[in-house]
Amino acid sequence: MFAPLAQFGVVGRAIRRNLARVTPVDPRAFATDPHGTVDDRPYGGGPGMVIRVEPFATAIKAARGQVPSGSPVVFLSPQGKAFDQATAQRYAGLPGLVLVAGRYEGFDERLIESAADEEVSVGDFVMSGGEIAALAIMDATLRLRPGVLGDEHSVEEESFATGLLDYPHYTRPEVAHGRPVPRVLMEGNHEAIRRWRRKQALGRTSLRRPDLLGNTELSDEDRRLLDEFRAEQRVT
Ligand code: 9D3
Repeated sequence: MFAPLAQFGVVGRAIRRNLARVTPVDPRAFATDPHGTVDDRPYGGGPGMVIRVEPFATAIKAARGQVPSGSPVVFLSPQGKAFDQATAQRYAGLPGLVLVAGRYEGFDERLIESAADEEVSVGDFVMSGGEIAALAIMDATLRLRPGVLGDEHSVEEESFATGLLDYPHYTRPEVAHGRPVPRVLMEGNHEAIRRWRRKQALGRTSLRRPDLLGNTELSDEDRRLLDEFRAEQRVT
């Protein structure tokens, strides 16, 4: 599941150019039985299987041997704290990271207690394992590492905009599916374009993700633009 990471996009290029290294470790290789068993039935009964302590504890020890000291062990779990952009920035500043993905009903709690520095979730939905969550975290984190993003994106511009949804984007042709590009974007008035984009970002955030506006410091101009957006919303 991790091989495609090296194949595509800016993170793939970074891995291929040795700016980043991703080393999958298979816990089954650390099982002590010939079948490579890493799970067992839950004490107390109930459905499904539980990840056993020992194979994963050994696998994590092996993984820690492949990253610099000071690299935390992060368990992917629906019970974890929500992974967000601030977490990605913090991870990007670390020397390395050991991400631990589970399957089945979850980890034996004693494995988490003895081996996990943190537990993170990537959202309130049910996946069948932690691998895709680990991929999401690797992508979000590695693109913030020095030299990974090209000039086509700027992390600085991104950090300026954090806390708000993006404004709408348009490219050629001037009319698509009967819909024209908003006129302000065609007129070359850069101050008017900046104001329009900021207004759209604020307006869309208030419509789609009002929770984000609570955590964002709005300037006087922002409040004016948001009022304008809401006024325009009521007539169109
Ligand atoms: C159907 C089983 N669920 C019973 C309420 C518990 C459950 C166990 C294991 C739900 C999901 C999983 C597997 N998920 C992950 O390992 C996981 C995950 C996720 O499912 N959603 C969001 N973030 C993450 S991080 C790891």
